Formats: sequence, C-alpha cells, structure tokens
Amino acid sequence: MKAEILKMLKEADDYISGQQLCEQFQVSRTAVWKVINQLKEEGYQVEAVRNKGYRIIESPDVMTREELSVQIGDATRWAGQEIVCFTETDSTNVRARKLGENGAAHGTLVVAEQQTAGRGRRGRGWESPAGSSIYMSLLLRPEFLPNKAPMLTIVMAYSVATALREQTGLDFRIKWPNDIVLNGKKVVGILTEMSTEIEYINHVVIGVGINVNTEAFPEEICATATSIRLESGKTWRRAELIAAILRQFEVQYERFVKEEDLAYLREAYDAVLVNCNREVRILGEKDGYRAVALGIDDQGELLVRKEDGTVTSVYAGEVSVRGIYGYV
Ligand code: BT5
Repeated sequence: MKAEILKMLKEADDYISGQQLCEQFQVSRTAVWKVINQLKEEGYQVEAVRNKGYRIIESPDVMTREELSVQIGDATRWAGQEIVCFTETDSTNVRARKLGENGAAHGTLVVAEQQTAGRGRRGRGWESPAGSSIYMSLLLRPEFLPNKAPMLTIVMAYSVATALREQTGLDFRIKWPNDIVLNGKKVVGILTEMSTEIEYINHVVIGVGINVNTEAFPEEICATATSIRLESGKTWRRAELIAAILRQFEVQYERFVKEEDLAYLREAYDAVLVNCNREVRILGEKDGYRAVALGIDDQGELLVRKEDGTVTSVYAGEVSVRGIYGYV
C-alpha cells in the first residue's frame, strides 16, 4: 500500500485528502497517517494542509522498493517489475544469483545502498560505499543458447550508456567490454555472471555499479575513477537513473533476442565506443601488444588491427584494453 500511496501523491497535481486515501485503499486514517510519517522519515517533504490533504513537495534521493516501483511503473513489462532492496548486503550479484536459484522471475531487480563485498571481474573488488552510488543486479532467464550470452554485457553497457546520456546530457562512452567512462575516467562497471548447462542457460545476473553522487574516491582508484556528480557538478536521483536504464535495457534486450542480424547493435555500440579507431594496448596473459581498436563483432569480441596489418578479435575474458597514454 505504501508504494500505491506514494504513487498517487507523486502523480497528483493537487492535494490528496486523507479521506480519499482511506477510501481508495480501504484502510483507516491511522494507517494512512503512519505511511505518511514513514515517507517523511525517509526524507520526502510532505505538506499537510487542513481541509485539503497531502502533497509531496520534494522527493529524496532514495532507492527504496516503493520509490523504484513508482519510477519504473508500467514503463517496462518485466525489467524491474520485481524488486528486492537492501540497505546493506555483500553483493547484489550474489543476492540475485540466490534469488535465481530459488525461482525468482526474469527481470527481478536487486538494489543495495551499500555492498560489503562488491565484486569486479576476476577476483577484483568494487568500491561500494553507502549513500551515493547505484549497486544493482538484474536477473535474466534467457531462452537462447549459452554461446550468445557474452553479448549480454554488450547489450547492458550500450543500454546504460544510452540511458545515462539521455538523462544527463553528458558524453558517456563505453570502454570495451564492461566499463563506461566519462571524460576518460571510469564511472560504471558491469559484471555479468551466469549459471549454464551445455545446452541451456539457467540464469544470468548482470550487475551494474554506477558512481552517481560520489564526491571522493580512495587513493588506489582516484586517478581512474569518477562520478556523474564530479563531472557534472550536480547531484542526481538514483531511482530515476535506474528506471531509465531498465526501460532502455528491456527494449535493447528484446531486440537483441529477436534480430538475426546484429549489425544495428554493432553500429550503435561502436558509435559510443571510446577507443574506436584509436590505438590501444592489449594486455594479455603474456606480453601486451599495440593495435588499433576497430569495433565489436557479433560475438561481442573486440576487433583490432595489429601493427602488421592483420585483424584479430580479442575475447573479453582474456585481455584488458588500455589507451596508449592512460586508462582509455
Ligand atoms: C568491474 O570489474 O568493473 C565490474 C564492477 C561491477 C560492480 C557491480 S555493483 C553491483 C554488482 N554487485 C557486485 O558485487 N558487482 C556488481 P573490473 O573491470 O574488474 O574492474 C574492477 C576495478 O575497477 C578494480 O580493481 C578497481 O581498480 C576499479 N574500481 C573499483 N571500484 C571502483 C569504483 N567504485 N569506481 C571506479 N573504479 C572502481
């Protein structure tokens, strides 16, 4: 009921009376009053005027289930229609995987304010302090074969970059395969993990960490990390950004599942790829080498032209890509 009351108050142009809320939800005045107080405690500025009712003047930057479900609304069919929120958890990817093992629906969204064991790729960590960032994971149950799954990181990276570009007007760019950068620094990291059999996928979890309102980073990463706030000078409401990402992802995912020819995605992705047509260093298990990044192929691998002119594809699990002079 709290989500519905919040929705009604947010969508109303005028005051909504306590009486109206009681009738709509078939509850007592005390129950309505309790919900209003909870909202106030969460930081909503609710104006209460005698004989008129309630009105929300200002919403806080919170990622509660209620706020998220109001923001997402019915703009998606499955992405984020089930929401699980934590004030603190180990890793939203771990939580989403457990939910997946217990039968949670395709599109279930897990969000946390803080992670105590935020994860990057290959055993690396993800800095996950409270209060300023987005830590979210989406559970998917794809019906396609496991060999298509590596493309999901590409689809998510493209969706996040597109949604954030639209919402903020800033020049978010993808650093293949799983980073999004702003002005050459990492602002988003994506971690895709899956449970597969040879012939089919049980489920996939795509985790997205976004530095939104972060003001400072620990020394180890401050040269390469940034936040949307640091680059824009403004703070952003995280629930709105999450909703925009889910709307975009659902559209992109459905198209990806349906289309035989992925040329549209390759083109769109390459257009926001930060190191496209630039010289990069490919850092592998053994020695690294220099090459020019050309864009992705249908498997989501990065095509590069080596110094001897040959074109080869590099696989995300094997290598890292750096710019010649720095991170991008
Ligand atoms: C990633 O790994 O970039 C994937 C990060 C995914 C995080 C999300 S948060 C929600 C979900 N739950 C999880 O537990 N994880 C996902 P990788 O490419 O391996 O980059 C990790 C490296 O980025 C670290 O070794 C640091 O150098 C750097 N780093 C760590 N925290 C960062 C941050 N907050 N911002 C920018 N860079 C960071």
